[in-house]
Amino acid sequence: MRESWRWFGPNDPVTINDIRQTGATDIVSALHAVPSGEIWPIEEIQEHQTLIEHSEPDLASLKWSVVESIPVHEDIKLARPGHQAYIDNWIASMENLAQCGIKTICYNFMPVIDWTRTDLNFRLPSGVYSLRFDQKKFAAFDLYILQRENADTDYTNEEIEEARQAYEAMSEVEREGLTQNIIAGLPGKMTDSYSLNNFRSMLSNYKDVGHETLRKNLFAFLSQVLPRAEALGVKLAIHPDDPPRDMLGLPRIICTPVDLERLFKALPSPANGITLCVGTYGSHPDNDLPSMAKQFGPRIHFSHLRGVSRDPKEQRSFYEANHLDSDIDMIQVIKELLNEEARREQTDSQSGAIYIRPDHGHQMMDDIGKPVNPGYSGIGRLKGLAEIRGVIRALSSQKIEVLS
Ligand code: DNO
Repeated sequence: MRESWRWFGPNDPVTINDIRQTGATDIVSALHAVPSGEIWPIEEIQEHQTLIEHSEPDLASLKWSVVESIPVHEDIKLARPGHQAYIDNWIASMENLAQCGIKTICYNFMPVIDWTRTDLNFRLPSGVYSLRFDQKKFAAFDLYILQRENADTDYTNEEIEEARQAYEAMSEVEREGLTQNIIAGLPGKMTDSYSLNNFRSMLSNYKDVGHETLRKNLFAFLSQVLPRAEALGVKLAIHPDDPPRDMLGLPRIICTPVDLERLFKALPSPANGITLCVGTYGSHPDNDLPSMAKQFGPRIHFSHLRGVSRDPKEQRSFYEANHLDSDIDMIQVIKELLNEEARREQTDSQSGAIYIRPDHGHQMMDDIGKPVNPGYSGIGRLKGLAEIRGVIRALSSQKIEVLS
């Protein structure tokens, strides 16, 4: 497994030199300044690559190995007239990356919103700060702030009442904070920031787009991208919808093993792969992560190894727990990934190593009070990486037993 670390570019408060000290060898990054739908120019890729790979020639080298993510333009998701140009641009960006030797590409197909949380500073008993998704607050946003048309049909009477109480308990500042978290998006988001009105109109574009249409549009996009990816030796790694269920009336189609089975049945190309985001899939109570890691092993090119702890009474609410102490059996997930790598070594040398990274670290110690991209603190992620690394080393030293 290759230990990687996400870097948001020169404005990231966690610098390349900080990352080098963590012992990670590979960088996950993107050209965040290029607007969605435009081609990533080769010169800009090379410039970014130089910042990562050649900033300190005397120190250990880092390699930009994974892209997270090339945004998929909304017009592609909606298959609007003229969207072919955006598909062509996406392919051109992929070709430029491949030419620079960057061949693992994460992307997602979430309409309008990318990953979503309601609280960015949720204090845990140890005193660290975590990210949280609170279903009641989210419903309060939907029903009472956004006032989405027909939103009440998505909730039971009891849920509506709880959302009303949650809304009333919030101050104006809290309501504004909640709104910003949802419509302005979180770091690395692949969608634009919106005003509330603009957001309503983006949502209304999907009024007549259900799961089957969105799936058809994803498959149509991939049927053009995959042959080119295969020819270039690029591996695509679709990121799941976070949280993995429909939201705000939007269809979401990469949430469960059944969704993935449909994806691979329709498009079996070996270039068609996934990002096993353990925390995202794990926030759906029916997803069994070790079994997913095993079932989709050959398709896993990249993995985010974080965990969540769901509320016992409201399984749609969760906070981001310690990497090893969550609702998910992380040791078993890592075992399955190691088994998959062993399989590749024996029978499938083309597939190569799996890139893994710590994800959404807590804010702790010197992280607290420093500017931070929510979820992307330095010390919190270092702790996650160190824990995961320990598990990988311990299991790898017993490889024979792991495999048997
Ligand atoms: C959050 C991330 C997402 C992810 C994109 C992938 O931390 O997992 O922003 O990068 O959804 O396209």
